[in-house]
Amino acid sequence: MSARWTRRPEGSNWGEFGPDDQLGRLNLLTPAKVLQGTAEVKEGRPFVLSLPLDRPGKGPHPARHPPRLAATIRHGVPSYNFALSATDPDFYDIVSDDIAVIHTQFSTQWDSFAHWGAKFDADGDGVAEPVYYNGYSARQYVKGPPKDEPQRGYERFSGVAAQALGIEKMAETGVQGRGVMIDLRTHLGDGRSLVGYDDLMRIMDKDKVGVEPGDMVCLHTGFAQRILEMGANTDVESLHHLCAVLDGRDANLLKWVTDSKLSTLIADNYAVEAYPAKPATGPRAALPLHEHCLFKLGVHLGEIWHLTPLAAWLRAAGRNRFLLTAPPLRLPGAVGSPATPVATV
Ligand code: UVW
Repeated sequence: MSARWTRRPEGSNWGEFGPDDQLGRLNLLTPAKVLQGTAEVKEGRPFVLSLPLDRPGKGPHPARHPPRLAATIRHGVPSYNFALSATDPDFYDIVSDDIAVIHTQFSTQWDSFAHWGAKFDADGDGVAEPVYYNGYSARQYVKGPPKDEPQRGYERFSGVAAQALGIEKMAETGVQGRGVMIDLRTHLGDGRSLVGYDDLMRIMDKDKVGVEPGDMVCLHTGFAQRILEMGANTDVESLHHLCAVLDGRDANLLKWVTDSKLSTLIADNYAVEAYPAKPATGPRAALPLHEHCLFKLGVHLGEIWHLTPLAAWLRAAGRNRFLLTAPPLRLPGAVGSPATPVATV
C-alpha cells in the first residue's frame, strides 16, 4: 500500500520500484545491463532504427498527422536564408531557423506511461477513477486541456503537459541496454497474423532466442519496411491487413511479458498488438497489451521502428543480440515521443 493507492490492479507491479517510481522496468537497465549490451558490439556498425518521421505518408490513426515545418519569424520576415546584413551591413552571414509541429506518436515512437491508463478504483472508495501506472491519478497529474482547445489552434495551446510519467523521465535514463531481436517476419511472412504465446515460443525456440531480465525486446514484422516501400502515398487500408501483431488477449502472452522481466517491448508495426484487439465481451481494455505494459507493469512500448535491415543483418550473422541506445526527446510533459534509436552490432 502506498500514499497514492490502496488497491492495485491484478497482475500489476505497482510499488515494486518504490511508491514514487516513474520508470517502471527501465529500472532494469542497470550498468551491468549496459555492459551486456556493449559486449554485443563486435563490428562497430550502427543501424538507425527510425523511419523518416514523415512516414507513413498517411497513418491509420485519424488524429495523427505528418510533421509540419515552418520558418520562425525574424524582423517580421521568415528566417530562412535570413541575411544578417539586415542587422549590420558588414555581416555576410545567412541563417535559417525553423518550427516543427510534430504529432509525437505519428511515426517511429515511444509511448510514455501517461499515454495509457484506466478507470480503476485505486483509492478504494468504491468508485473507479482515471489513473495511470503506479497509481498516478489523472486528475492530479495528467490534467487535460480546456474543452475548447480544438478550436483554439496550435498557436494558442494551453500548455497541457503530464506532471508525472512524462516522456522526459524515460529520456533522463539514456535508454541504453541489450536489445534482442525476435524475427517474426521470417517465419510468418507479410500477411496479417495474430501471434500468441505458443507462436512466439515456437519462433524463439527455432531461432534460439533467449530473453533475460532487463533485455529490450524487438519484434520484427516487416510492417515499417512495407510502409517505406509505399513511399509518400500510403495505402492506409492495406496497413490493416499487413504483417504480424501480438494477440493482446492471450493471457499466456501477457504472463510471459511479466515473467520474462523484459524492460521494454518494441515492434516495427503500428501498436505492437492487434488494434483493434480480438473481440471479447464484458468490461475490458480495448488494447490489453497496452494496459498490461503501460498501466500495470511500467513497460514502455516502442512502435513503428524500422527493424528490417538490422533483422536481416543479424540473421545473416547468426546473431540476435545487439547494443541498443534509444532515448526519446527530453520533452517535459509529453505523453509520447518520436525516436531515432541506434542499434550497434
Ligand atoms: C494507440 O493509441 C492506438 O496506440 P499507440 O499510440 O500505442 O499506437
